[in-house]
Amino acid sequence: LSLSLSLSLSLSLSLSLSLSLSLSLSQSQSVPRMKSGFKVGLKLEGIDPSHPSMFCVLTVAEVIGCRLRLHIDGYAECYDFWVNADSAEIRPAGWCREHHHKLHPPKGYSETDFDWTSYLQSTGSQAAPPSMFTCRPATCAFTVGMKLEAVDRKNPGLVCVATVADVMDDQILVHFDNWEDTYDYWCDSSSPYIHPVGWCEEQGRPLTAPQGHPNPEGFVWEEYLRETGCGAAPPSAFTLRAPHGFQVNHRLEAVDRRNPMLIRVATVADIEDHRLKVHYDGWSTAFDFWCDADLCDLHPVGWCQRTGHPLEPPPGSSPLSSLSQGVCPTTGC
Ligand code: MLY
Repeated sequence: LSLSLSLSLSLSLSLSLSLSLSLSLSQSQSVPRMKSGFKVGLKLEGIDPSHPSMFCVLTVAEVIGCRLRLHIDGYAECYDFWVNADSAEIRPAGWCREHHHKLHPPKGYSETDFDWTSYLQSTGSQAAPPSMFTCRPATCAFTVGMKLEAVDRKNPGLVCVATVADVMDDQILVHFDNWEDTYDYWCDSSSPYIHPVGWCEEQGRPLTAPQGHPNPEGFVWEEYLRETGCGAAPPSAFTLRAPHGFQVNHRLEAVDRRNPMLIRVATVADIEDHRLKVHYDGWSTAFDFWCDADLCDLHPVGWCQRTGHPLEPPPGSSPLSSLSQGVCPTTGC
């Protein structure tokens, strides 16, 4: 037993070592430097994941390890969502006002009559202090209004005329011209989904013109930029990232997509340059899913244990077999 124990321990150690050595994990994927200070009830501002163009008033509803369940004030609990405590998508109270972003007030308040001081007072609550937000500041060369060509991530076969609709540190909000904001997404300058004006022509690929364009087949950037009075994002602003270092069969810890409160033992089932297919160990391959390699819900082996989060072992696995997955049998995490 002790031999297989030490064998599996060294196996999981070398697995996590090889993971951290060969991968450049994003800040939100790796183990945070500090313990998070967030407590249930504290209020903050952040992006509504179902409306990425909107900043909302949020309350910490639950804390597990360094993950937070956030509640959108005034809205039903079914809109609650989970983030890592060091997420770039959450900000301290007052951030929107200071950085000239529109803050969507809690249901029942109008934009003009929402004020943090009186809201905290009337709800008898406290704002999470700025020191709890540990996402490192960064910048990018994009500014609001710049035009680009971007993959529609809901229709990944389409590369479309798009605009930088918002900028937050090194993140840009991609908006598709004349489409509703449900297609919008945040990404950084190294994203493989964004390209400078002229990229499609260079690649010999069709470019999807703005919705309602009078002559979509004959779309010409020069004319469109003149008509809209906008500039193209400079090619130097695009800093395409290197392909990820994940390999098929690498083990990892992945948030359960159906119940994001849970993190499961998982395996890389397939790879592309910037994406990977995740398999939940012990579950049907019907639950496998493709995602971007920088998804904040993927973590290296050992992440749960080190951050104090339970880890769901593969169903039906014995304590010994879960050991080889990097799971601690005594604490169950
Ligand atoms: N079949 C979809 C395609 C929408 C594409 C939107 N993109 C370009 C932002 C539709 O027509 O609704």
